[in-house]
Amino acid sequence: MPRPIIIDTDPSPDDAVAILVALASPAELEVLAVTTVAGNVPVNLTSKNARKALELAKRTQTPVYAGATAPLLPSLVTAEEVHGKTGFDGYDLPEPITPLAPGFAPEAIVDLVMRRPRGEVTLCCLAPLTNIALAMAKEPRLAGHLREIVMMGGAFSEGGDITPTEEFNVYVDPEAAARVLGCGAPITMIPLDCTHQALTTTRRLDKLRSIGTPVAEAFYHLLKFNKIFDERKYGWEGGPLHDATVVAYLLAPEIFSGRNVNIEVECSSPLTLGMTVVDWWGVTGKAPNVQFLRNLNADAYFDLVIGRLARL
Ligand SMILES: [Ca+2]
Repeated sequence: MPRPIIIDTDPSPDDAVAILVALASPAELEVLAVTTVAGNVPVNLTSKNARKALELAKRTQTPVYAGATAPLLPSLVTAEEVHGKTGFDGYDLPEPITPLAPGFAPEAIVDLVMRRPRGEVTLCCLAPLTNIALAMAKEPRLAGHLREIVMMGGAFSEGGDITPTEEFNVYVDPEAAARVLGCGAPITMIPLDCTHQALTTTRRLDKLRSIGTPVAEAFYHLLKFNKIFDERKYGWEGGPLHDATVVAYLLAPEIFSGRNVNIEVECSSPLTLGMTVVDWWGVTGKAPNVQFLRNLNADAYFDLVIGRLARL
């Protein structure tokens, strides 16, 4: 039985890779829906980018629900400097013709999870956690009904990517992240410490392009556009392919390693708003609430991702 998942996302190209890898893996994963949220770019654009990716891969039967336009508390921070004005700069994909599914994403999440038996649905969170927090506010039994939440977000010893100590997804909506981390569901977090090891080097992008399909060609260019910004910022060869780690973890958990720890989110300090405070050494005595994946085998990760994209 494939594992049913909902992908909550703010598509830039790494989100789109995650969605397509999941759709290319029907033996392991059943994508119930893609739900979009404001993040990298406003929600009208993330909703458009999700459908562009699905149309490119001819997987338009997967419903896309649009969700929150803004975080619970702070005003929206976006990341056009990384992904361009559209969130999908670097390759011109046609405007999507598939309509959005009717309904508000947080309500769709509640319906899709609660209509199935307890412990079945996994939430794959690739964006600020606004939709998830709103869904939990609407249905207090939601967290207890989930199988697991796997999220890209947070940072520990790697430092932040949007401020010195904060990772973007948590920083954009710290209140939502705090509520989700405290919800009681099993949570796996894939932080910058891990995703910064997963770099789109020239060799890996060339291997992607060599597949020779429209999907591979589009993502070669989209990821190349991102890579330019990241290489300038970090001084590395390649940019991190963050969000596909979430789907890769579901397909091949053995690629990753980490530890169960307690994590809380800073929600009030102006200096460190959105910091994930990771109790790596267990000094607080607080019970672990997160499986924190600190390392991955990058070659195995790219082999998996490229191998799955080749199926589309
Ligand atoms: Ca994302």
